[in-house]
Amino acid sequence: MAAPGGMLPAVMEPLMVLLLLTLPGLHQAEKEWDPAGYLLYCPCMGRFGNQADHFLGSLAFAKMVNRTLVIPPWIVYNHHRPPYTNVHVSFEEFFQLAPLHQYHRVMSMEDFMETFAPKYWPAEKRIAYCFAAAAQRSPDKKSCPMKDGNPFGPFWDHFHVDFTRSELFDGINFSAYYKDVWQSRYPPSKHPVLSLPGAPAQFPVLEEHRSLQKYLVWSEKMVQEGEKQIENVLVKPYVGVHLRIGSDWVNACKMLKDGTAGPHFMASPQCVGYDRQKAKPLTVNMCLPDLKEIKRALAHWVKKTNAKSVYIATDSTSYSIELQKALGEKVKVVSLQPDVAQIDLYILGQSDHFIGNCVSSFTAFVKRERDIQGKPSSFFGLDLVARKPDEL
Ligand SMILES: Nc1nc2c(ncn2[C@@H]2O[C@H](COP(=O)(O)OP(=O)(O)O)[C@@H](O)[C@H]2O)c(=O)[nH]1
Ligand SMILES: *[C@@H]1O[C@H](CO)[C@@H](O)[C@H](O)[C@H]1NC(C)=O
Ligand SMILES: *[C@@H]1O[C@H](CO)[C@@H](O)[C@H](O)[C@H]1NC(C)=O
Ligand SMILES: [Mg+2]
Repeated sequence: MAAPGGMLPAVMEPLMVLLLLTLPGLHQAEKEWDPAGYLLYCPCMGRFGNQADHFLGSLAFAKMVNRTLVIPPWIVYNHHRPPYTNVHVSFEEFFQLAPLHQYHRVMSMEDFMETFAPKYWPAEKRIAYCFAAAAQRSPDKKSCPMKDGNPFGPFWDHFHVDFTRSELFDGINFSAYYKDVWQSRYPPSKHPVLSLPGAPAQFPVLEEHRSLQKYLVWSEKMVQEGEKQIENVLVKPYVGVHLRIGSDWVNACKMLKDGTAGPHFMASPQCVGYDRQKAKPLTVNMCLPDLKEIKRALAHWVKKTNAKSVYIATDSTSYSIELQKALGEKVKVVSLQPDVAQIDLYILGQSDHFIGNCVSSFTAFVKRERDIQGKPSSFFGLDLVARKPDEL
């Protein structure tokens, strides 16, 4: 780069300056390291819905301890189709970063690793932080299980990260109660990068953090793709339904039958209520609606909203043929079963009415988004129309 400058005709020089200004290396130098520190975590529990719940809680935790949140990629488990392994999908593939800045300081993990890690978080300074109980499993009982098994190992390997030592904590958790303890125990001057084996958050997302969903704004690419599908295959108004009925779910819902689950089971607080004392009972139909319940709820909401079409998102069979037959020819029944599950989330989010699965965090994502936008939602097994006295 050094020599050619002088040899260029004078007229080329402004162009060279422009080129230099836009070189990525120079651009990064403008970003400043945050003296308040950083928070890193692996979204190592569950698939998208769980990871999204954890993201909201982690965002709140980062703000509480005033550290910049380093946003991890989504871990997508493509074990039944190429590449038959975990895929790490950058946050920005699905959502915009900019709206998050209105709430708190964030940056993507890809950006953090490229921009800051070489200088401020070199290999020898990579410390793991975890509950002492988690380290009990390690051979020396003092090491955080950062990379033990899947998805832990592949996640950190994706960023070529290894940890040199561990800091164990005990007697605290991630709630607001310990805000000061977090800051006094781990001041950013001594502990600039807090990296955790899992999200500093609860599942399901706490009620007070549900509204943070408003900062999860779809990327332009997702909006374009989603809108294109809606325009091509659906007729408005349309009802969107989430059929979570695959074999893993059938197994999970068995816990309800033997009564061990209680009203709070996975994402169920979203429909039975967060207060355990006042929670509505959780029925089998709410967890695993049968075809009869699916038909009932659909007929009810299609009629109520004058829907011209129905969109079925599912992890298993769509029941398209049965439902088309039940609803009649005037209603178009559509199911795309896209490779990218977020396309389903987008289309469900845009529907005129949404019927979800109360226990599913995949549903919960759609429900939160719609609540914020003032769009109506209901759940299988819950919107029962008033029954006639003789049926009671
Ligand atoms: N495309 C698509 N995938 C789904 C649907 N329902 C479930 N899945 C897949 O199954 C996963 C379920 O895990 P998760 O998102 O954690 O939600 P939960 O298990 O229902 O609480 C999703 O992330 C998707 O990968 C659906 O309606 N459409
Ligand atoms: C939080 O961190 C920011 C950025 O480093 C800093 O400007 C601000 O003073 C910090 N706030 C508190 C309350 O420490
Ligand atoms: C965190 O600790 C506080 C104080 O001991 C307690 O009230 C709260 O229930 C704990 N939260 C979790 C999720 O364990
Ligand atoms: Mg799950």
